[in-house]
Amino acid sequence: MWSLWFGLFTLLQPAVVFTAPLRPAGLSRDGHLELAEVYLVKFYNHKPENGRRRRTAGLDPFQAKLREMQHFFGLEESGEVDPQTIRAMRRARCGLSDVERFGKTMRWTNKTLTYKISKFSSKMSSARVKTAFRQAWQLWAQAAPLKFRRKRRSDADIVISFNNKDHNDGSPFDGEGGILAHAFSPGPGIGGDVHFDDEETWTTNGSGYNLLPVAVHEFGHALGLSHSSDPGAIMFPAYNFGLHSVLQLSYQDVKDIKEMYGERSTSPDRLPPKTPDRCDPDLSFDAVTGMQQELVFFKDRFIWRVHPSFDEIRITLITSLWTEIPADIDAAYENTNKNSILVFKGSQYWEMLSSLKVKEGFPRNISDFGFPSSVKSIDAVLSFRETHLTDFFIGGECWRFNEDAGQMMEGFPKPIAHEWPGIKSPVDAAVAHDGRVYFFIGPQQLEFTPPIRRVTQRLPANTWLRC
Ligand SMILES: [Ca+2]
Ligand SMILES: [Ca+2]
Ligand SMILES: [Ca+2]
Ligand SMILES: [Zn+2]
Ligand SMILES: [Zn+2]
Repeated sequence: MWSLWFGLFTLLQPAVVFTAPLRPAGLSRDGHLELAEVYLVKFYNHKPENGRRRRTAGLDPFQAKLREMQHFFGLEESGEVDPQTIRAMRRARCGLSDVERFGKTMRWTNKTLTYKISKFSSKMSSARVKTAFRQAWQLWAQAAPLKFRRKRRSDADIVISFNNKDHNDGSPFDGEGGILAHAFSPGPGIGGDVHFDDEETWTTNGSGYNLLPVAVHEFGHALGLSHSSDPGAIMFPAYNFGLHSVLQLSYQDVKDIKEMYGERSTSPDRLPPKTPDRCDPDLSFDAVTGMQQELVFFKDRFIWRVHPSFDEIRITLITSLWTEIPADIDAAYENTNKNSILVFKGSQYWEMLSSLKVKEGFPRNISDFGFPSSVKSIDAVLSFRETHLTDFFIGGECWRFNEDAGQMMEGFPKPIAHEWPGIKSPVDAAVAHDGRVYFFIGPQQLEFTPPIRRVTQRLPANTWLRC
C-alpha cells in the first residue's frame, strides 16, 4: 500500500486533507481521500493499483481520474481532493457511471413501450408516484416519436420499483442520500428497468428529493441515453433540482433522444434553449456580483464563477450553489458588512449567507430598501466594499443606499447619466472590482474609472470569461 499512498500524498494540499501523519485513506481522519477513491471507482472506472510497484513517472492514475471528474463537473481541474471536489462528490446523484457510454445501438425498436410499477414507494402515495411517472414519460414522448403505456399485470418492457439496500442486481442502494436511483439500458429482462432508492424522502416539491426530475433522468437511461456533462441537461448525473426549478428537457437532451428515435411527425415544438456558451459574441448577463475573491456571472438558470487563481471557467446551474434561488434573476450584489450575497428578482430579494443557505424569512420585498411601490424590479445593483454604498439601477435612474445607516441616501434617485457619465441605460448588470466599475449592457461592457469619472474602456461583455 505504501507506494500508492505516497503517490497520493504528493498530490494533496496537506491543509485540505491531512493534518495527521500519513495513513491509509480508509482510516484518514476526515475520509476525504477514501470518499474520492470510492467515487472514482464507482463513477469513473478508476482501478486502484494494488501498490506493488511505485509509479515513477507519468500522470498518477488517481490524479488523472480526479481531473476527469473535475472536468465533468465544471470544477477547477486541480487533480487535488479540494473542498469543491468533495462538495461535488457529496451531492446526491444517479448510480450510473459518468464515463460509460451505452452506444447508439442500445435502443428500443418498438415505438410504444410499456412500463409497470412493481413495487411502490414507502414514502410517497401510489397515486402521486403514478402521476409523477406519467408526467416524466410525457416529457420524453413530447421530444421523440415514442408512446408509453402503464401495465398493471403481465410483463412490461420497463419495470420500475423502489428498493432498499441490496436488491439482487449487484448495485445495492446506500440509504438516505448518495445514490438516488439507477436504471438499465434498453434490452430484454432487466434491460430498461428502473430502480429508486426507497430510503430517500421522495416528494413532489422542494423538500427532500423531488421524484419527477429523478424519474425523467432515469427514464432517459431506460431509453438508452448516457450521462451528459452539460449541467443544463436532465442527463447530468448529479441532483440539481432547486426550489424554483422548472422540469424540462434541455436542448442537449432533446437532441440526443431525437438522434436515437428520430423526429416526431407532428412536432413543431420549438427546441428548448441551449445552455449558454461563454464565448458567444452576443452573450449578455442577467447579473454580476463579487463573492469574496470571485466574480459570479448570472445567465438564465446558470452561473459562471471567475476566481483569480483558476484557469478554467465552467458553467454550472445556479441551483448547484444556491438551491433556493430562482432562474432569470434581475440583479445581485455582495454585502461585505454582512458577508452575504443578495439576489433580486421582481419585487423580491433573497439574502444568502456564506454557507450558501438563504437567510431565514426570505424572500422579502424590495421596499425594505426604501423603494416606493412604483419600483417593481431592479435592472442592476452595484456595491462598494470600501464605502459600504450600494447603487441600484432602475431604468434611467440610480438610487444610492447607505448600508451602514440602512437607508436610501438623500437626493436619490438621480439620472444615471449624471452619477455615471457615459453609461447608457438600462443597465443589465454592474460590479465594482479592483478600483473600477464594470457596466454590462447587452453584449457590451463599459469599464468606468471612478476617480476620473469616465468610461475608460469598451469591451465585449464576456471578456471575464476568458474568451
Ligand atoms: Ca441513497
Ligand atoms: Ca425490462
Ligand atoms: Ca439585470
Ligand atoms: Zn444517470
Ligand atoms: Zn437496482
